[in-house]
Amino acid sequence: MICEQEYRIRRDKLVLALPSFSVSVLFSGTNKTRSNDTNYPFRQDSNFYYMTGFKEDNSILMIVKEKKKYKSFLFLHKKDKTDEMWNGKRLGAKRAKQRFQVDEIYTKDEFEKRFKDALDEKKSLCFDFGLDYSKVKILKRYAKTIAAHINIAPLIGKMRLIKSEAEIKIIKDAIDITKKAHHQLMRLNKTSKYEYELQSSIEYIFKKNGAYNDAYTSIVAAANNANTLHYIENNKILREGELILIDAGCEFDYYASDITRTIPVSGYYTKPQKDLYSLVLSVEKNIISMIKPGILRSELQRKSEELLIQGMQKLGILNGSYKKILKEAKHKAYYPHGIGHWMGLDVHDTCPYRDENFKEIPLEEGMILTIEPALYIDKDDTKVPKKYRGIGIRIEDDILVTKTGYENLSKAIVKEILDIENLN
Ligand SMILES: [Mn+2]
Repeated sequence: MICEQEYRIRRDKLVLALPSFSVSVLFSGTNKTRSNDTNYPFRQDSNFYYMTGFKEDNSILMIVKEKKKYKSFLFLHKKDKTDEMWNGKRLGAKRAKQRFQVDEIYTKDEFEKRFKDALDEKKSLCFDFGLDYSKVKILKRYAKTIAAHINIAPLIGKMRLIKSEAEIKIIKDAIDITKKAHHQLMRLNKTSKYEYELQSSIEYIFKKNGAYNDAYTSIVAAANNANTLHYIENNKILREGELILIDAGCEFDYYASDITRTIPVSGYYTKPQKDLYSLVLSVEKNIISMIKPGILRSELQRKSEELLIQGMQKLGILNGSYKKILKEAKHKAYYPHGIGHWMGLDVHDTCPYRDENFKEIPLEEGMILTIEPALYIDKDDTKVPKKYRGIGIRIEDDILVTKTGYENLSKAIVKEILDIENLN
């Protein structure tokens, strides 16, 4: 759990990055229609949540900064008996005042008036440039005279790069639940089941352990489906002898986990599967061992490509000189994506990879990133030895950068061939 004080400290810190005489506005998430009159389950906007800890929709955070001092305002949905009967209880301004360490709290119908007043003699307006236009329109209606518009999203993204102890604790809890789901799947007899059956058993374990949202739609991809990177149809039947790639992580208390394992349907890897799996696993372990403060993600990327090329040369998947393969980027056909990404409130955390001068941001203590090398060999790729066709393998762990190196937060989720086979 994140305490109220931590949210206040975050606002204090954000204000240091904001210009003097500015008004900043952060909107909550909006309910999204699924079809006709049904909505998707509501999920709070991550930046708004990071700054407030408030989970209701229809709310706004406003920060009014004078020269140095600032005042924070939270606007929220008013309490209304009929509305609450249909759509659920609201916290209301009175109780919110007891809970949040925000200076002033009002119902949302007061926003426009107070926003207009706050703009008086201000020089800058800060908001998320990714906002949908209907909200930008409200801001611009009142802020006509303010020429300086500043995108607040990268400022918050930069803060979100470094996780606090409380955040790390929640992410560890999320990974622990995700571990249970992956291990349970390794134990299960999977032959002749459908991908979506496995998906539901993963999500059952998530929910049973208090993680009632997935951090993303689970990818449960048997055999050649693993070669579709964002495969979420999950409707194919599993056959003996195939591999199944499972990229699934729960969201727990708003924080993501992101784990991929590639396991045999019938419990044992075949020889060609072992060849490819061992290669990806050795690369994954090698890259993780490089992680420490100061290192660049691009160095990890380069090394992962180098090791995968060398491995594919040995297996006869790539031919010709190393130099030529690299120059022509031939390996990208089998490993087309990045080595990993930031992870936190969002599974692909919206933190910057480069600073204001477009210089790459080196790893630093407190950052969390995924490491996920992979090999994808399409079933119709005639350039590759036949035995390897139709195999897709990805192995992904969640890594915390520590003062002296790293901590693999998901090391308890087994990935050695023998350990996976023994779980059967
Ligand atoms: Mn990932």
